[in-house]
Amino acid sequence: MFTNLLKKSLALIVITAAITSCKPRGAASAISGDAASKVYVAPGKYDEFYDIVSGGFNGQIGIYGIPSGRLFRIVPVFSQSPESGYGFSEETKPMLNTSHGFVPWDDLHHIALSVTNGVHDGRWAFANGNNTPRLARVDLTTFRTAEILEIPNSAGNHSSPFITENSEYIVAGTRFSVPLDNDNGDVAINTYKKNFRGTVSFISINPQSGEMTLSFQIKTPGINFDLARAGKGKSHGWFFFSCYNSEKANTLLEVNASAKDKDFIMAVNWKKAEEYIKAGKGKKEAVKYAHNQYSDKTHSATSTMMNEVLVLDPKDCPDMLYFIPCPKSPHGCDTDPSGEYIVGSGKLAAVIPVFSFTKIQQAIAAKNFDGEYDGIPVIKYEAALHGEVQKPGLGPLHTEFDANGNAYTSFFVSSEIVKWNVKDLKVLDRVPTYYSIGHLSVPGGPTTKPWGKYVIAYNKITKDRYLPTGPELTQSAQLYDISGEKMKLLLDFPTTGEPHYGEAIPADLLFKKQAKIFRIEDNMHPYVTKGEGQARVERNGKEVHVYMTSIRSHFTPDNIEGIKMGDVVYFHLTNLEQDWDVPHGFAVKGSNNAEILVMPGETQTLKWIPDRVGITPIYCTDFCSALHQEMQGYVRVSPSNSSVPLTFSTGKTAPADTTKSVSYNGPNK
Ligand code: CUK
Ligand code: CUA
Repeated sequence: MFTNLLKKSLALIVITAAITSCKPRGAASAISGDAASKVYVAPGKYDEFYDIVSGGFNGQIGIYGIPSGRLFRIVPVFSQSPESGYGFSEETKPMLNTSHGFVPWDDLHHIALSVTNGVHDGRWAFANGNNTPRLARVDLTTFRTAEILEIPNSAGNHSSPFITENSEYIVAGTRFSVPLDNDNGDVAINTYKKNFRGTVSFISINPQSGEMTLSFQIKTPGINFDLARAGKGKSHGWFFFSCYNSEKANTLLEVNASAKDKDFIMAVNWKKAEEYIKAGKGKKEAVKYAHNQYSDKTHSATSTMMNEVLVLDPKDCPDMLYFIPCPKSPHGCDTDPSGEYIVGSGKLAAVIPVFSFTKIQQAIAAKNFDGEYDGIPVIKYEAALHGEVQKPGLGPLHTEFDANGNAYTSFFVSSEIVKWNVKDLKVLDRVPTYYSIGHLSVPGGPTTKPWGKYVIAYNKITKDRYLPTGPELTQSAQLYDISGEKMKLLLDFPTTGEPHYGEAIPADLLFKKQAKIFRIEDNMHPYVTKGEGQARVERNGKEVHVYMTSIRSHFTPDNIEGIKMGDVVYFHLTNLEQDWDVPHGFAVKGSNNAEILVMPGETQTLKWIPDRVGITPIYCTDFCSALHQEMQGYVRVSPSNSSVPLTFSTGKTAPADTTKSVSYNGPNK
């Protein structure tokens, strides 16, 4: 009797908890006995996959090993990094330039790895900046950000950077609709329906260099684009974007954008769009956006302000856009490896609709439409539908695929991963996540040839899973074995930032191509110092340039005198080492800057404005040798009217014979 009552109240608690997105049933995780051996990577052994994971609001990318979950590196992308000096050094500051000026942070949600014939090729990782609309390309030989492209006519680049089958394009769909850059934006917010518009952008990728070019944009109704996936195989040439707020609400979206029963998936025939561009249908619009590129030859970034974009208006371009109704605020929009099935995940929907590309094509041919939305044909839901997964779970967000025809969908509200069969739509298995999963990822899951083996959950809440660290708890990923019929939890591992999405790639594809050093002979930095004999200090008015070298375990020069108040000092440090894993760091007491961490063969510059008269120490920050702690020096700062001559030296212990070591012979022109 009592136990029955207890059971009932427990059931009630579970239901309430599920609705407010909490603990799944049986929260005490049971992991199978062989789990430990499956994730154990013995000392000296390597992981099987690199996992390239977005950092969310830290604006960075984390590189982990799978199956161990070990964190190897954090790659700064849209955010300054005091660890490496990225965004602090003179060379890297231009990477964070935008039409708004220097923006040293962004919100990085999604990763897209480059593909050839639909399969990972291990060349580049692309990522989106959700806040100040941007796209980045990370070079997977250096694990460094090589390029950042701002997106005009956009406000919140969330639906990005999903990639086409041969890396022809990555896309950028605006999360917020707004008055476009050239429209009058000084309008009442409640004129949303009249004045707010969306765009989706197609950014082409140079097949050799990876360079991104904003090829064209398509103007759309004023809705919110959420996620997207490219077609592949038979649907190659198409792109699918999930959209919400088809109500065009401008306030209290949690209610007002959930009013309608269905929102949309927008299908874009991008091959058709290309034809329209060729036929001259694109309208040139004057806009401003930054294009930033980093060179491994000059070890410097340049930022170019671009001023034009080609825009297609669907009014002039029939058969390019179609809407497919999708129940209740779709989030994920994922295409299966064959390209036939498109899965929409309505956050508030009770089913998962699966659309068929073949049926979509038939519906378009037969004009099987349900009217129009802002002049764009709406395909009949039933006409496009392959079928619905019934009773899958609560709050579906994202779906990934294995190579055996199975799909894995994350459920935020019911906190679980559900495995189902793509063809017959039968639910096959479900496992709880701890807790409230967002994205999930199967290695190769978005490609035409999933590597399979694991699914990784990226969870939003960790609660009781780790040692607590004050009010802020770690974010977490979980690794599940999917090699059998049933999914098995193997591992929890903490992550940095808030990982949204990640893509894992076989280690073999990246391992051998890693850059070990930069060749000093190839260094084309304008302030390079290719040997200690060339180290010097030059004054150019109030600017002082220090051409400095590092090699275990000293700087040349390590004593500098004749710096005056009012000077701006640039330390151009070239690391002369040519061995793998021997960076030197460089820091200056009191400088309003970070350190710089200089790789072998590289030159980086730390800018310093002395703020007081006296002796300022400088030192190496990276424990580079047994005598690392001896790797230090001094800078003497004198009053602005001082007549102390500019001198520099290394290894001079006698009283300064300043006249001999003066290198200053007038402004450096
Ligand atoms: S979103 Cu984060 S859980 Cu920005 Cu891809 Cu779905
Ligand atoms: Cu160089 Cu420590």
